[in-house]
Amino acid sequence: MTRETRTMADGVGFNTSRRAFLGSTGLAALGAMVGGVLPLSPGGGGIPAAQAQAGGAAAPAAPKGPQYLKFPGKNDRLVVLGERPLVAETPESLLDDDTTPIEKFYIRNNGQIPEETKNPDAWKITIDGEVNNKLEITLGELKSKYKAVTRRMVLECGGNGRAAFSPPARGNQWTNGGAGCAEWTGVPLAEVLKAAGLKKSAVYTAHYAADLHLSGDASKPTLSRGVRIAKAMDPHTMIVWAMNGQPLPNIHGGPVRLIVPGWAGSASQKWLTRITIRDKEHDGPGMTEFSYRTAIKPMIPGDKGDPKNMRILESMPVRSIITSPANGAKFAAGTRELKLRGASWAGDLTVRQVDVSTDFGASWQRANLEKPKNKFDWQRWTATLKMPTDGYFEIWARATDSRGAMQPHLAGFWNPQGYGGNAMHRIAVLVG
Ligand SMILES: Nc1nc2c(c(=O)[nH]1)N[C@H]1C(S)=C(S)[C@@H](COP(=O)(O)O)O[C@H]1N2
Ligand SMILES: [Mo]
Repeated sequence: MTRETRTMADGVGFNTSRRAFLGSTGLAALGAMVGGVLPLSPGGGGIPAAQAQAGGAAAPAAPKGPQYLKFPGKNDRLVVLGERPLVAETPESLLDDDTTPIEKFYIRNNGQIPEETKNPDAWKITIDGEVNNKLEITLGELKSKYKAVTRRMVLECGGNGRAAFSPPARGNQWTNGGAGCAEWTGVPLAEVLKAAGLKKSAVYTAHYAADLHLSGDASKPTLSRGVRIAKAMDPHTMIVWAMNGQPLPNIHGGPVRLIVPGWAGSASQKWLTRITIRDKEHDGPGMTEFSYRTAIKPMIPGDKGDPKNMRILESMPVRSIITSPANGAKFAAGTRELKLRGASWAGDLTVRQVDVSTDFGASWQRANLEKPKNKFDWQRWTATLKMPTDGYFEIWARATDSRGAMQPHLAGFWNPQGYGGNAMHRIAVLVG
């Protein structure tokens, strides 16, 4: 097995060394874990990262296999999708916990990672714009003046599922691992907005943060997205300072961030410093052109596209993943029963049903689906499969949301930056 030189991130200079985030690499490393690489039939979701085409300027050049993350406090099976900015996804089989541990939670940055603050409670957040009383509140005040709530909710990158688009869409080639489900503790944003007093003219939020633009230009926001006021006032939209009962780690936006559950993760501003209430839709970096937008009138795959034909992606589409067994798993000859576990979620909606197939979708079996703990939690599912013979099988999983929308076989409705891709998850297994 080939090993990269293990440059230990020193906690400060890790943006400077190009290979500092990389651990072991190569197909051999993947094989060692899941017992060899099994091919999947072409098309659809579940393309192993090793085979996914790298797109976008930041993607590593022609990786020969998954590039594993090397980062303090993080699991070394996370797969690096980009180093500058640092982006890493969680293989589906690592999302097998009911609550995603911090060490397994995906990482998505657009700019530089700020240095960890020494005095979290002194961190200031400003609420300004279309409000009656501009607020400047420290994290310490936020904790003492408001009633804290904890909710388990999915955070999912808007580009999750992008690797299944054909031709490849621009951006990080997420398979299904740009998602996790953590316990978030904080206060509903609505409580803080009520304290500031929304003017009648308030229609949209604009989120700002402390992370420096990749270029180092302090006058350029790295990413600044926002949401309609109705979503901002949903009690599940929160300003949070703890994740799984721990102070929010710096890499996940600590000391304080937004969580806008069910919507593209880019609205969940990390290192939150300011929310400006606007009287019109926000136009910050990440809001315009093709960013976090899907086509209104379906476009020809691979076309350049017209910004006027794009609409903002809000609620994420329905998705399910098989979290056990792992893709490529091998079972003893004569194994006639396989236990499956998975997770499913559906943006603003809930999941009504999950089905699994071992015969390429010719027949389907309904999985046992659990209820979410609270709104925006994911729903775990299990199924017991009868295996008719030894041999190679693909296992496919598809979820249906509460409005009846089901995951398609392929990532459809192509758009230049590849949003809304929710092809069924597929794994390959070998019996005998
Ligand atoms: N300040 C800031 N907030 C941010 C980002 C960023 O680059 N800067 N990335 C966003 C995107 S695109 C996603 S998917 C989530 C990822 O959160 P995580 O890294 O904690 O998983 O944070 C969002 N918040
Ligand atoms: Mo994202």
